[in-house]
Parts: sequence; structure tokens; C-alpha cells
Amino acid sequence: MKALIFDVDGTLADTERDGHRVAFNLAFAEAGLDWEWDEALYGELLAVTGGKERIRRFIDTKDPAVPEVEDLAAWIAGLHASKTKHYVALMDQGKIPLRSGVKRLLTEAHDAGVPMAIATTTTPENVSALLNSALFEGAESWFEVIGAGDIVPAKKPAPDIYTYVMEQMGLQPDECIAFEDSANGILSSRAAELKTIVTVNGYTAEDDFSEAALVLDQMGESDDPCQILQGEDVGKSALDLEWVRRVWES
Ligand code: XBP
Ligand code: MG
Repeated sequence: MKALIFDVDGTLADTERDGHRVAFNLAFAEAGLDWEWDEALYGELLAVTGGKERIRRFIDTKDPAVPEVEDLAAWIAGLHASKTKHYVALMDQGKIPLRSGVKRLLTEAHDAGVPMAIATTTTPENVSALLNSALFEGAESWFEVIGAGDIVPAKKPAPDIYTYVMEQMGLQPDECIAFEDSANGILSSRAAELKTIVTVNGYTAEDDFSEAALVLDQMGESDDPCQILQGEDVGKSALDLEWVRRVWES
């Protein structure tokens, strides 16, 4: 096992409902739009990865009032840049913690010298803001490669971001393991031929994870144990490096 490759949103931290969704709404208000994405609507829109793509899906399917603009793609990009600014500000306030067990597992892998990387559809600034506020200042240094956002044109569920990360690391799929939280995420990692461990969250609990090697409710801690939703019970209360290795070997 030569690398652990982590998704970010929903996997490292529960960023969607109280982070991204809130930032979208702040950007809409700032632009004078009467759009408001409530939790249920946002859950629906999560079917599309990527913020610009999500705004486009909203316009195409929900018929909101859209200002007359010459170049819709450029207008969406501007609106999304404002959303990123708001998201980074929310992260800088330290509002969103890492999920249970994440810091422990990352630290264990770092200390053991197991290379780590990130494969996410979100914007690179967002990854830095989350890692710096929720892990430690400069935490990007723990990751050999951070594959994020528009660096690949086809976002998840396409395999491209995982393939990109493995190419950058010079590794093959059977030398790595992926960590995901969503249907689009596991479609992407499996299309890249990666064994995948899933930790579900409120938005993804009902997703299809039949392709996962292990499904947990969270990575967990000894005093905040994980529940196994799918996969072998190895008698541990929290996901550690040894358990990850056993899943990778299975
Ligand atoms: C995350 C996403 C992202 C974020 C928003 O999916 O779909 O679009 O919701 O980020 P995953 P941006 O966890 O599978 O990577 O607005 O920066 O795109
Ligand atoms: Mg995710």
C-alpha cells in the first residue's frame, strides 16, 4: 500500500450543508439574486459535482430568475468565484471541524511515512482553507498531490481526478486505496480501479455503495466508535492504518 487518496467534502469534513450551501446562498444574496438553496434542494443538487456545474443544473431544472447576460458561463464563473470567497471566509472562521477519526488516521499515516493525496472536485482554495483551519496551518504539506477542481475537465463520477493523482505520484491503482463518502465519489474511484473505503454522511447514507470494500458511518475514535455498515468486522472501534491495510490486501 503506497498511498492513501482522500476525497474532501463529506469525507474529511461535513462541508456541504453548513459550508458550501451557506456560501452559495451568501454569493446569491450578494449578487442580488432571490435564490435560496435549502437543505433539501441542496441535497438534490448534490447529484452534480462541481459548484459551477451545480449552479448550471439549478438554472436548467428549477427555472429561477436569471439576469439577462451575454455570456452565461462567464456570469456563472463570476458568481462561483464569489461563492469560493465566502466559503474560504467560513473556513477561516473555523466553523467546520474534521470528521471523527480523520485527524487521528491522517496523523498515523503521516507518522508512518505512508504517502497521502487528495482527489476532489472542489476548488483548490477550498481544500487549503479547510486543511489550514481544521488540521493545522500548513497541513497541505502532508499531501504529496492535491488534485482539485478544474484541473481535470471531467469531474466525478468520471475517474479523471483519481487517475490524475495516481499519474502525478507514479503509482498504479492496486498500490493505492481511496476514501469516499458519496455515490459520485465511489463511481469515480472505482472507475479508476481503486479499492475504496466509504464513510457515509447525512446526504449520502442512502447512496449505493455496493462497490465499496468497507462502509462505515465514520472513521471514529475509541471513545466515539464507528459502526460497520458493510464489510468485514475486524474487531476494532475505529479505522486505523492496520485496518486500512487489511482492506487494501483483501
Ligand atoms: C464535492 C463537490 C463540490 C463542492 C463544491 O464533491 O461536489 O462541488 O460541493 O465545491 P466531492 P466547488 O466530495 O465528490 O469531491 O463549488 O468549489 O465546486
Ligand atoms: Mg465527497
